[in-house]
Amino acid sequence: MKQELATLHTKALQELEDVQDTKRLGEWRVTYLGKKSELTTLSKQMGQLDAQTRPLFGQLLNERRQALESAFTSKREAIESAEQNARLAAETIDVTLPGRHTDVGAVHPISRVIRDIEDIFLGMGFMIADGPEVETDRYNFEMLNLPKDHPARDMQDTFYITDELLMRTHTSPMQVRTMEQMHPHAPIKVIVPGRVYRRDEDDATHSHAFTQIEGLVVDQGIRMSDLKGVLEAFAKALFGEHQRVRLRPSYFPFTEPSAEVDLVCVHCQGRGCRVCKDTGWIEILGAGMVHPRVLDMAGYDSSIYSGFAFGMGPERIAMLKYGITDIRQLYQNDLRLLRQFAKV
Ligand code: 2NL
Repeated sequence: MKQELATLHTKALQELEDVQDTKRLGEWRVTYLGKKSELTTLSKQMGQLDAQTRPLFGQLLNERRQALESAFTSKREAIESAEQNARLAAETIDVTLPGRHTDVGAVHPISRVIRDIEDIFLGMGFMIADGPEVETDRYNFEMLNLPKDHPARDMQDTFYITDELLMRTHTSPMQVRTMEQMHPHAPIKVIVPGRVYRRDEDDATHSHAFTQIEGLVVDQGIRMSDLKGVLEAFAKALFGEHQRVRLRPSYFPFTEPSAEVDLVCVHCQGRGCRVCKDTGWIEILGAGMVHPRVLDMAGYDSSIYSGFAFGMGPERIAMLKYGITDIRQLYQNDLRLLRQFAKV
């Protein structure tokens, strides 16, 4: 038995030499130290020995077991540190490699102008609303004092879907919807940006689909001077502190009185140039006092409330601001134009 034990010990240590990974190490442990190992079998057979040899053999058995266990432990530590080193080597990051390149997009000039204008009016306490591009005849025309026989409803001017449904020709219908939703609260201060549609021939200054920003203020005691003050603050914020506004009489069915609003020419600062046709002024907005019929239809009694409204075209402002001469350039998505608006 003593000889058996010695052979077993040598064999076990030799095999352990060849073990290189945790899985085989586990198998080795079951074979040489487990419940069904030869070592365990030998210790069970100890009862057959006589009383004199038994304690000596027992002691020997224990020594061998302890020797194998400590061999196992140091092998396990060696394997674990080798595996750890292999993992660390595999995870090494070369910080000198060039990074992955990502193309960064640019905000389209129309969106940029809309954002700038939104920021200015948010700063003056306005809210921003948006609404459907497919509208009803009622909201697009009727509620804006454009009755059934009005020429603006002509098939020539408007994209109809059915007799009652059409592509909105301005963002005003959303202003009306806002008044109905806000009723009876006051004041209302809202701007509505969005796409609008007209049956126009596309050319350097016209497009059948373009954007508009309209503004609306309704409260008791709103006057034309409030309109002028708000638009002047807006002009200064958008084009600089030197700006002034000039109102000229005009006509819109939904405002009375109505005005065309001019700004100091952004190209020549008022000295006179090709852009302003030597007048020193450029037209930027249409505006006016909300027509009493429009207020009444939306639920705001025109004997108590008054308001002003205005509308402008972000394309025109983008063209003036960035020196774009043909509106179609804003819709062609030519990267040579768009890249100029990327932040580098
Ligand atoms: C222009 C002119 C304008 C309005 C839009 C409006 C809206 C309501 C009531 C009264 Cl709900 N008016 N909008 C008023 C005057 C002018 O736009 O030249 N736009 C590009």
